[in-house]
Order: sequence, then C-alpha cells, then structure tokens
Amino acid sequence: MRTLWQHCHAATMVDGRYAIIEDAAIVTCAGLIEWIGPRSELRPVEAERTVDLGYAWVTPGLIDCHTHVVFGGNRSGEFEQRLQGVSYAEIAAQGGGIASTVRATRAASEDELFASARQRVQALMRDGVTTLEVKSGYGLDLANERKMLRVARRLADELPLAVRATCLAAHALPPEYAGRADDYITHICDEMLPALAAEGLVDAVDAFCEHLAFSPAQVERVFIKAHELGLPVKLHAEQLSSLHGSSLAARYQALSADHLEFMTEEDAIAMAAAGTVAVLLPGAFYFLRETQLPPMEALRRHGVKIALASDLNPGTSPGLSLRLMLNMGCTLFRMTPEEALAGVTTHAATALGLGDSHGSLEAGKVADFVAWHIERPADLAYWLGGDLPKRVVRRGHELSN
Ligand code: DI6
Ligand code: FE
Repeated sequence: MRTLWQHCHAATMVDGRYAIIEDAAIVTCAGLIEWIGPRSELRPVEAERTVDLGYAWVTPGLIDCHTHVVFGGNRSGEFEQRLQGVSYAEIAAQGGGIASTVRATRAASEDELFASARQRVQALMRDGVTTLEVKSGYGLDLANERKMLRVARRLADELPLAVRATCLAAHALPPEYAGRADDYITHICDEMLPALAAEGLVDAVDAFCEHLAFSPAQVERVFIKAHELGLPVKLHAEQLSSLHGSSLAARYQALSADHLEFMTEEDAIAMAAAGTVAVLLPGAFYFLRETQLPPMEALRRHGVKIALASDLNPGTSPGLSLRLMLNMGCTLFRMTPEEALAGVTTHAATALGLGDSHGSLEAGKVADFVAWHIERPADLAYWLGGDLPKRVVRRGHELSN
C-alpha cells in the first residue's frame, strides 16, 4: 500500500546531521521510503492513503545498538545493599554480581526469559525504538546461550521491531571454568560459536575485554573464529582500564567498540581508519558513578562515528529509556543534541551493520520513523525521559499506542 505522510517537518539525520526538511512529505510503499522531500516538490502520487501528521517532527525510528535486555532476575537487592554500605567485594563473595544473573538466567525457562525481556523491550519501544540489539552473555554455556539468543529471535517475531542478535559468550568466566579462561575461550571457539552460528542465531560476535574479564589475546581468538564463520565483531573495550581493545577491534574491522572511557587518541585513529563506530554508554557511566570521561574531542577530531545506547543490563545500567540516554550523553559527555540523535539513528545503524537500510530518512531505506509532537528536535535530548506524544511507524505501518 502506498501512503503519503504530510504536514510534518523531518530531521532526516542523513550523514549524522539533522538535515532538516521543513514542511516535508514522505511517500512509503511496501515497507520502504519511496520518496521524501519538501511538500512543494512532491509530484502527484497515487497514494491509497494520506496521513496528516499535524506538523509533528519526524525522525528515523530510534535504534538501541547495545543491550543485554534478556536476563533472569534483577539486582535491585544488591543495589540496595551497596547503598547500605555493603561493598562490591562482599556482594561478589556472597555469589552476587554478574554470577547471580548467570544463575538466574540459567534457572529461567525460555518462556520466562521472553516474558521479562518483552516488558523491558516494550518500555524501550515507548521511546520510539524500532530497532534493537540484544546480546547473550548470561548463559555462558551452549544450551543457555542458545536459550538467550532464541529469545532475541522471538522478540523480533512477536514485537514490531527489528532485532540484531549478538553472541557475547565471552562476557564472563562461567563457574565451571574457574581458573581456566583459555579453556573456556577454546570451548567458545570450537563448540559454541560454530553451533550457534549454524543454527542462524548469531548476527555478530562480541566480547568483554577487561582485566576482570578477557585479555586482548583471548578476545583475538574469538574474533578469528567469528571471521572464519563470516560474522562481524564488536567489543566491550576500555570501560574500566586501557587495554587497547578498541585498536584490536579496529584491526578486525569491528562494527563497533563500546564504552571507551579509557581509550587513547591512538585507539581513536585506528577506529576512524577502520570505520569502527564508538558506542558510548552513559547509563553505565552514571550508574557506576564513573569519573573518567570518554575522549570526545579526540573522537570528533579523528572523525569517529559516535553512537549512544542504553547498555540495558541488571548490573551496571538498568536503563529502560533510550531518550534518557540522549540527555545523559549531552549532560555527562557534552554531546550536542544533534550528535546524540545521530547516535541513536544513523550511527547506531552503522554500529549494527544496518547503515544501508536503517538510521536515516532517505528514499530506499526502511520506513521506520517517529512523528514527535515536540517543538524542535532538541526536545528529544532535553526532557529527562517521560512519554512524549508521538506516532510510531514501522515498515510503513503506524503502530497503535
Ligand atoms: N560491561 C558492563 O557494564 C556489563 N557487562 C559488560 O560487559 C555488566 C553486566 C552485569 O554486571 O551484569
Ligand atoms: Fe554491555
């Protein structure tokens, strides 16, 4: 069905800029944008339907390009304990931290994981999210990583949004491999990744490169296997210390390197040359009360594309609002509202390998967009969360509220 959407302004986000079209018209057909431009230049079209958007601001559908939205249990009890003075080390000694999420995720059925993840995804969708990345990484064995990735696929089947599934088996060391990290990496490379890839459950491969997780040498083994399997890679890098994981990621043409508070200028140069997107995660920075800021000036100077994401996870970023992350990107990292919006549209699409089909309003791209009843695009980063009035269009069809 061909639809004409008119009486709107568009922040098209082409090339990561607002690239505004005032008094725009958009023609969609078969789920794609067929034409977009000033209404005055619209040639007569045979549209089955014409929609008046009441001079709303249209942006691309938002893209949350880094989430751990599938998990069992949550860690609000630990949050409360920590604020009562119990140290992180004591909580970890009691079996808390990421290990507790691994236990809860392993204990949950696929249906239970789906039901809890769906609620969180629906919260993100209330912010206009139409594309989502979902990582595994709380199963840490073949059966439980498979279970998480199947939930990711099911979210795409049952909710009106696109999902990219990322295998993060190299997130933490499972208890059965305590003291044997290299053996676990071998298990990932020889058993888990080939099996999960063969089942069509994996769109990209991620790892956590940090002293308390995996070394650059271990991460590189995972990357080599991912490339053998024809899968793109991403990396959690430079969150707590500088191991130059982001340079390693760039050497493997990673789609993105994420966190990056401790990255160096050399890392930024390597990422720019490789086209690896910097995904900044202000929710984790805030929740952990970090003080080391990502090197915004170096990223800008070297032309690294910058994305923003929720990092939605139970331990370090229980963030159910991507728009809140826009505000945090501006207030905490001094991004401009335009950079922040590009970070959840154009550059987020590139961070997922979807740059050709998603992330901006251009003819030929998927017709995922949001018509916001706001005064100007900066409103999206200005309000601290909340439910802004809007209409969400996914593949050319308006979603009911
Ligand atoms: N970095 C993080 O901040 C989260 N994972 C990661 O690689 C932490 C996940 C958790 O604590 O559950
Ligand atoms: Fe993460």
